[in-house]
Order: sequence, then structure tokens, then C-alpha cells
Amino acid sequence: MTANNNIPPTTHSGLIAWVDEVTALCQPDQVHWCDGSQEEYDRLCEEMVASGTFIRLNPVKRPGSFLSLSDPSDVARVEDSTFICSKNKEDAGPTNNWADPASMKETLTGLFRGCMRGRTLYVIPFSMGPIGSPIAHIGIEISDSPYVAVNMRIMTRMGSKVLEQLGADGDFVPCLHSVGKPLEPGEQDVAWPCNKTQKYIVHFPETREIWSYGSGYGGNALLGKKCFALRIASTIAREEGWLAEHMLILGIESPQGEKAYIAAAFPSACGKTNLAMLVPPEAFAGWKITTIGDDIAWIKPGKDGRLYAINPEAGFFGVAPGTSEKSNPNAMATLHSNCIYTNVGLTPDGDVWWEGMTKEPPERLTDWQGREWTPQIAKETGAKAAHPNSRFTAPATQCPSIDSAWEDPQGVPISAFIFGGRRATTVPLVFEAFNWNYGVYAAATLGSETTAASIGAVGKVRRDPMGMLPFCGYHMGDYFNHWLKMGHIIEHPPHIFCVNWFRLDEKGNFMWPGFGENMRVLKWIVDRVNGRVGARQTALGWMPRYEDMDWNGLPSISPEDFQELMHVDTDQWQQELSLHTELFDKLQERLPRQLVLKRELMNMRLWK
Ligand code: SAT
Ligand code: MN
Repeated sequence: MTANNNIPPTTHSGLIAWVDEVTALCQPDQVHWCDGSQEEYDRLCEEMVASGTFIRLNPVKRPGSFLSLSDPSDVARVEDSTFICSKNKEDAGPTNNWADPASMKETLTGLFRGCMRGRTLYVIPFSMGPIGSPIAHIGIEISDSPYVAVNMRIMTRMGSKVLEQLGADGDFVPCLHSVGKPLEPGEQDVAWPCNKTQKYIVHFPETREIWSYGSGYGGNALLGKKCFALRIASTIAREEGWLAEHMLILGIESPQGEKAYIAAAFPSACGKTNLAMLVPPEAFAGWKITTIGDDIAWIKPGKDGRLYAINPEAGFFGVAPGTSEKSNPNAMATLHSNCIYTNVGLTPDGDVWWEGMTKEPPERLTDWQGREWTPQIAKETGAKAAHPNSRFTAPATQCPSIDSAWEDPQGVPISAFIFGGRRATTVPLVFEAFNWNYGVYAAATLGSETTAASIGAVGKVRRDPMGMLPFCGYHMGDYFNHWLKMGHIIEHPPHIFCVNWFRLDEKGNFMWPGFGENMRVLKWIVDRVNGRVGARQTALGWMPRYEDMDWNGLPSISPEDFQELMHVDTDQWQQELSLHTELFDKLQERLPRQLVLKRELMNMRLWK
């Protein structure tokens, strides 16, 4: 690393003072201000190849791409170690871990003291959203991880142009990150430094600061993502009257050229990337799905009374396992070059592989823990080639389905919100909420089975309101209130829909083929928004009848199958309603009365 890049390329005195303060505290060997250039990116990657953090992939099969294998203790978000340190405990709410901001700062200051010894401190200026967009915000991440620096260059607009936009006195969110593994003089570094015992992902909403310690993985370390674009941004959005949501954004265009945009919320690892890049089935000739974003949406009211959304990110940090030519050909094309892979398998010819990528697994490979892997070993021991939460980091510009307006600083108008979870039972394929308030109720009571995106048990149903349970930076009751309010301050609120692609039959098979076939549901949704298609009224909301859906090219779903897929079981829903109460009870007096009322109405409809 050249050390001559430590002269601040900015006149922003607040930024310079903060970098000086952090440098004094963390005691790095050197400071590097990232300019975001290709040359810098290449150099950092090269250095990581030399240090063993990166493995260069086959330059013919995966040009410009690298594989990184993490420490086995550092593979996902750590919700137990994630804190919202608001001044008052009540403001963080019962769904977040809370600690007093002053004492947490003291703890963290102790941990950060000297934590970058033997390492380089990278100053990473980034913009969430197109630079200069009225919806965008700037953050500065300080990190001692070159892995973070190069990932941030893909995931955000990063470098000198952000400092230019910031000027001498612009606002930025300071995001401080360390892997928490200082090096003693002469100590040999490891490929994936992290702190195996202490991890803290901490947010100070009032002062808009982020401190993250001990992990180098995903949302724990790429602080523009969940920490800034969701936890901190959700608090800013509430103050300013907009929405920061865990949503993909897609465009849907008919053969006649009519276009609509939909934003859809699902918990982590429930197929947002696949839905955002959907390829319509053959029978939908002339229909097009385009991608604006796959994970986060910032949504603001426009002058015309509609909601406008941008994707604050510039890349995809997607789940690798299950991604294939069949499930997501657009993602596979995006992954052709210039990507970073984390915790997937490495084939003998220097390519990557993960479960579900191809029908036939390679004869042998090196698994994500660097061990020999064969299909036989997998059969005997259950060993996975790729960790279930292994990821790719890919530039959005490489996506064949990227929407022509994806960088429009004004955003795109949203016609519908979709909320979905992963539910083996109870929840039907799709329904439309009767109205905004009821839609907010349905979204607020969303349940989903937990996935490998977070450390902890997988497959347990938990309430995950709006897919935001781990990402809302303030009291969930206040968040519901904010959602209710938004529907009333805008003249043309989007219609609200709920979906479940994951319902199982008695034998445990998926009842719905999913993937490209989800197009049929999207088409019904758009037709509903435009008042062009019928539905029947049920206790849950408006549901398509068999004849309301376009079945062209999908003979495998019979009217009887569809009935099963859409079935609302009164007993199961009574159960479900009691689970809604569990969450609501926790929110106590901050639970909007409106939602209690909606629950009562639903109860009555179920018993009708
Ligand atoms: O937060 S991550 O970016 O690591 C992935 C997720 O949970 O959605
Ligand atoms: Mn996500």
C-alpha cells in the first residue's frame, strides 16, 4: 500500500477532524483515502490475493473476479449483537436490543482503542443513491478491511466524486468499522481477520452514527447497506416523511408498452433478487420485467401525489445457493465478470460453484471452509460446498434486466407494494388488501420462517413486520404509525398486496412453481391496480378467482390445485391471529389503535 495517499483530498473540516480523531483512537499503521478508481480497486484486490484474503478466479471463466472464504464464525448478520442506542430505551422499542448511548460509546471506545494496529485505515466516501439525487444521502465509512473497501465500490457510488458532492460542509453519516483484530509487531495476518468473541453492530439514531466492531461479513461490515440505508435511514425517513424499506423495485412492461413499477418487501434470503430479475415465461411474449433494485428502496412523496422510489445501492449482495440459469438467468449473466464471491465452493479449474447452480455437481471441489468436497462426502456428512448464506457482490450495471431509469435521481413512481414471507402453511399465494390501513395491518403482521441470513435457528416462523424486524431503527409501534400516516399524506397511495410463494402440500412439495411463473401473480397485481381484472372477496382480502389469472402455458396448475393454493383455513387463521397478538402486545401503548381495530374486523370476517 502506498502511504502517500494520506493527505485528505477534501476541505471538509468536520470530516478531517473525524478521521483524525478515529486515527488517534484506532492507531492504524497508515491512512488511505479511497478515490474509487479502477486502478485503486485493482491494486487492493491484488494485495488481497497476495495476503490470501482473495483467490483470483479463472480469468477466462470469471474475468476480474475473486473468491473470499470467511472465518467459519463470521458468516452472517448477528442480530443478538445489533443495538439501537437511542437516548430513551422506549424509542428503540421491544424488537431491538438497546443500550445507553453514553455507556455503549465507552465500551466501544475501549474496544476501538488500538484496534487497527498493524493495519491500514481506509476512508471510504460513498453515496446511497445517484450522486446529487434529492433522495440520496452521503456516508463515510472508515474501515480497516480492504475487503470492505472493494465491496463498497461495487455496492455504492464510492470515491472522489462523493467528496466533491459533499463539499466543505455537507452532511454525512459517519460509519466506523473495524474487524477487531489488531496485529502485534511481526504477527502474521490471517486470510479473514475478525474478532471471534466480540461483535457489536451499533447505531446511534439521534446523532446518526454507526459503530461496527468484530465482523467483516455482509451487512455487519458494508455499513451503507442495512446499518445506514435501513436502520439509520428509517429514522431519518420518519422525521422527514418518507420511507426507507427492505424492498426490491421492479418494472413491469406490457406488450403494448404500458409500464408500472412495484416495490416488494421480503425478509432476507426469501428470493428478492430472483423476483427483481424475473424472466417471464414463454407464454408471456412481449412482457418485460426490469430491475431497479433487489434489496432496499428509499421512497419519497412526489409533487404529483404519488410515491417515488430509488435504489440507494449500486450493486447486488445476493444469496448464491439456489441461483442458477433456471432460477435466475439474469443474475447468472450479471455474475459473468467483475464480481466478488464470499463463501462459495471453488472448482479445480478456478470457477465457483454452489448448491443448486447446476443439476450435476462438479466431481470435486474445495468447499467454503477450504476442505475437499465431493458429492459422496456431501452425501455422507451433509457438508455443503457453499455456506447457505454465501454471497456474490455484483455491479448492478452488469445486469441484463437493469431498468433504463434505475439511476433516475427523481426515482420511479410506485403503483403497488407487495409483502411476502416464507410460509409452508396458512398463507395463500396472493391477496389484495381492502384498503391502505388494512394493508399496513397485513404487512405489520407478516410472518416468515427464519433463514441463514442471520445467525440462529433456521425455519422458525417469526413475525417480521414489512421484512424489517432486524432493520427498523426505532420503535416498531411508531414505525406502524408512520406507515399509516404515509398513506394519508399522499394522494395516490400504492395498492397493497401480500404473497407467499412457499406453501407446501401434505407431501412437503411446493404447491407453486415460483420463479418465472410469479409473473402470473405480478400481472394480476398490475391489472388490479389498473382496475382491469376481477377478484373475489375473502376474509383476508381480494383474491383472484381461477379465471382471473393468466394460465397460458402453465397447464400443471388445475382449478383444484389453485383452490388449495388459495385456501384460507379458519382454524389456522385463528392461530395466526393469536400470533399477531403476541407481537402487538409487546408494542403496548405505541401500537396504533387503528391496527387493533383491523385485527378485530379480521377476526369477525373469519367467523362469518
Ligand atoms: O445484511 S446482509 O447484507 O448481510 C444480507 C441480508 O440479511 O439481507
Ligand atoms: Mn436484505
